Amino acid sequence: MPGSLSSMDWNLEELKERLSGKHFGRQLHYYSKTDSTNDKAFALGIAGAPEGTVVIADRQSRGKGRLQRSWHSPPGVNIYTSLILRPRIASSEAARIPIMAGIAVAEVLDKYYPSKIKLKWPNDVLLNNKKVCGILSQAKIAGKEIDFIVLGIGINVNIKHNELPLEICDSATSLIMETGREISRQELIISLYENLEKWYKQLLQKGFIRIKQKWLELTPMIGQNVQVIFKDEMIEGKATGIDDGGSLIILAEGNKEIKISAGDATIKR
Ligand code: BT5
Repeated sequence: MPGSLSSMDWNLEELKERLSGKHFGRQLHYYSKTDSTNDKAFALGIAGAPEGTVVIADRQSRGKGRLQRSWHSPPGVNIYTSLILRPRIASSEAARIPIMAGIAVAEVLDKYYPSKIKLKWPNDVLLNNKKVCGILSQAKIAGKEIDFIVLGIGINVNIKHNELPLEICDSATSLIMETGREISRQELIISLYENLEKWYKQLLQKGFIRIKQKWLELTPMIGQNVQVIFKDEMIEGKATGIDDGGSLIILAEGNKEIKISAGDATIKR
């Protein structure tokens, strides 16, 4: 019943109408509760769903991060969404997609909180140095080609500090926690998909150069000493950039240049 929805709820009819005719959102799958929007989108991808298919959930029971980590996904407050992409790029370039997505998210959130949004490699979006959004990109690869990519995005919108689990209450934030005002998830997700479409076109038509430039403008990591941990391995050095495959370039001891394709990075103060 659209009439009974508060301005902070999802209004599916309106959402469908406003995304119709757009490339992203041409097919919309909404769940009031699901395990993980990425898992749902992956199954849809395997079943042949077209590029631009969007999955949205109000709540996830098994929201996923990288490396089997979980994403806190309570109902009524945040955005949990996944998008199916079928880019004609080499599988070695798949990591460009989450980098592109980070920029698209950052640009949209910047309108709500100007100049405070930063990007941390590989794909965290930070607000006042705390994590406001996580991005999980999962690719189905067929040889050197990409069959499809599921781009999952979780944004903390109206969740309050006392609703965060203890483990993340110091490292996570939300838009309401920083701005003090409730924000419509509906308006935010529409802007998000419009902006993602813009940057995705940029990537496919003009390549990675502009995206790399923009990413470098938005990250505080370059020139800093960083530590990257991946599984049991730890690498330290000065971050100098990212390469065309989205790997972080580090100048380690003895001026040895190392490219890192996956891991968790922290800036050493
Ligand atoms: C990520 O992983 O940051 C990717 C998160 C992607 C979530 C979206 S939601 C829609 C779609 N469907 C899914 O199932 N997933 C995607 P990673 O870099 O591994 O970070 C995970 C870590 O972030 C956790 O181990 C926690 O420390 C922290 N964390 C968990 N929930 C959080 C939250 N809501 N806000 C901020 N930090 C959180």
